[in-house]
Amino acid sequence: MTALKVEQSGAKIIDGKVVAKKMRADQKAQVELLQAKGVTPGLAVVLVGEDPASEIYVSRKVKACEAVGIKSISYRLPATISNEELLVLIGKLNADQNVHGILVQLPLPKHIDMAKVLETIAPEKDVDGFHLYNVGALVVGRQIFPPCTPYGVMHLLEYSDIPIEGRNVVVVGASNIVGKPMALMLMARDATVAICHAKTRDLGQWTMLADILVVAAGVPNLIVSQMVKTGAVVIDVGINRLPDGRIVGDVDFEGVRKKASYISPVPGGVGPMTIAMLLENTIISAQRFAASDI
Ligand code: L34
Repeated sequence: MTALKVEQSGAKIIDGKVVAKKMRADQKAQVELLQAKGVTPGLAVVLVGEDPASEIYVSRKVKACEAVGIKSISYRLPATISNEELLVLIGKLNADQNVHGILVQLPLPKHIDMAKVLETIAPEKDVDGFHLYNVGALVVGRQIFPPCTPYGVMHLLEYSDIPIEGRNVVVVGASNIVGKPMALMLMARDATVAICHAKTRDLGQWTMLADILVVAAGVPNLIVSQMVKTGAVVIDVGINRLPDGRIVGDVDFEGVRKKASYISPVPGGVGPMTIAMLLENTIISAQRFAASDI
């Protein structure tokens, strides 16, 4: 009977824009408290090259900072910049007392040593949570700066009152930015987690087990309704630009929404939350800075 009910009414839509907007009011208040103590949270935004998608994301981040009172400082660098020049800039930002967060937007041009760049960012300013120190912290269950996209997914689940403990979660995609940290955060909440990836055989057999299915593979229409358990919660992290300019996720939204209990759309799902969590981490960094009284 429950199955029939879901079929008739369809999934509830998890609206990331609404959640991000609600968080923004609280973030604004936090920033005001900091300002009263003489600290204005500062975020350095570094964009190398001219990747059109990165341009969009970065300009949204800068706007969102403005909306809550975080001072963002943008560094738009040519794709031809050398490793050394980029590392020198990061060194300066590490030393700058007005900068509480450093964001180097990925992907970086091929000739840049990404690992070296991420490890040069001071861990206490690593609001993306990509530094090895912060990755290690996450592994042992200490969240210092949780990576923004999976952190945003956790907030969406919480906001929608979706229980996590003891549930079967399948994460499709094993990237360092989303899949792996996502799995760790869910494990920290006592979910039973499986990670699938491009080499997984018979993906549908795995996804069918999921009470909560998180998809971050970067493949349009990878997940169709036959692969989803009735009543499952489906979170779509994929962002794919089709040749006609449309943006779609990894999930066949129209098909799956008839079978799921909750589903997050693309756009308007996880994307806005990635930005909200970046603001959150930047504010937390500024609060730690204010408390440490350096
Ligand atoms: N360093 N690099 C670093 N940190 C990150 O957290 C990211 N990521 C990913 C790519 N590289 C990064 C982002 O910022 C992905 N990402 C991101 C951020 C925002 C949005 C999507 C991805 C977003 O706002 N998405 C909108 C649609 C935007 C559009 O029109 O293209 C949405 O509603 O989903």
